[in-house]
Amino acid sequence: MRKAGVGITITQHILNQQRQNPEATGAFTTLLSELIVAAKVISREVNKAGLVDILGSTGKVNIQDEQVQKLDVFANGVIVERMQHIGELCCMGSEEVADLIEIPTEYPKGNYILVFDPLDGSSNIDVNVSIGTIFGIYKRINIDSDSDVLLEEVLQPGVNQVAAGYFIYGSSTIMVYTTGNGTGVHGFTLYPSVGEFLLSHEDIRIPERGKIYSVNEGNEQYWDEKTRAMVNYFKGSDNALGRPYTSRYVGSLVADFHRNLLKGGIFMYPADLKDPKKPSGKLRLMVEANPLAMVVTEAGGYASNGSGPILEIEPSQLHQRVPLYIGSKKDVEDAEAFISGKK
Ligand code: P6P
Repeated sequence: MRKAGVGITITQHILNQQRQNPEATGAFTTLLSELIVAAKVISREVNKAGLVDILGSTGKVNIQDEQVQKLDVFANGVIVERMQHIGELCCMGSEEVADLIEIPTEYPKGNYILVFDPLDGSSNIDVNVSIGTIFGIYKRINIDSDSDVLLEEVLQPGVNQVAAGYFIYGSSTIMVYTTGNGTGVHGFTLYPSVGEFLLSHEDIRIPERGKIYSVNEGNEQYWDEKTRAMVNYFKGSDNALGRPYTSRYVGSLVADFHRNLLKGGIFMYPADLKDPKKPSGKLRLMVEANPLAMVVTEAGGYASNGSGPILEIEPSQLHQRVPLYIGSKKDVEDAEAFISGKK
């Protein structure tokens, strides 16, 4: 007998979580549901990028001094346009936009803050490598205030996130998210024929130690001695495994992170001295490190900047960068011991 249903939809899952939270007003459910619509639109465009002329760059550079690909611009626009009218946000922060994104006066404001990287890994768009959208959601500090949101209200430590997750546009489109507090990490696969994200990875737990290390070894000459020693630890046999870890590096954070979340392992983007403007490495605290740190921590893993938890860093700038060591708890603890000089 064929099952009549299609399994658990993301909408059903979010509503179930809402019902378990007595103070829930449905605002968060509305917010997440609209973000999912934006991701479906982005997924459709990403999946046909090879067919229509939206490949290649716009010839512009973004706040990060990076070539802006057309799909980056499109993805950012889709999220801003979809999210600004729902009446649940007081502002947004995007990796693609220098300043805070205000909610237009014609729309009601709410008490949530959305920070996101609309299309991470964009340099891989035209070579068909998986890319992704990363998001974090905070509650406004001065709730129900009519005053404009101050940057200080947005610059909260990652531990304050009420939810975080990502969409990975690959062989299939998968959404992974958590609302923390022991609610677990859950993955949903988009079924294009149904147009819905269906529960496919319930209660994801990352192995406490993996067999994979992910780092761009082309940056080796820019690393300090502690960083070199740390990477050689994973490449050698004098480590917890007693043999070299396998190297896997896609060059798309969401793809590298998602693989390690499911299989175990460590992703590293160390501080490198290649670019004096970026002494803290390349990845961004607010829109990349913090959301993935919330996911991995809830799944039993750990995320460090080399000296302590990513989630406890007090941000000073919207686009500040951090060294990132993230994945299986014991592997990240080993990496942190090297970088902090304990090993
Ligand atoms: P590199 C993609 O541009 C990105 O921001 C992340 O998705 C990825 O992990 C990293 O940069 C790759 O950087 O310097 O190794 O090419």
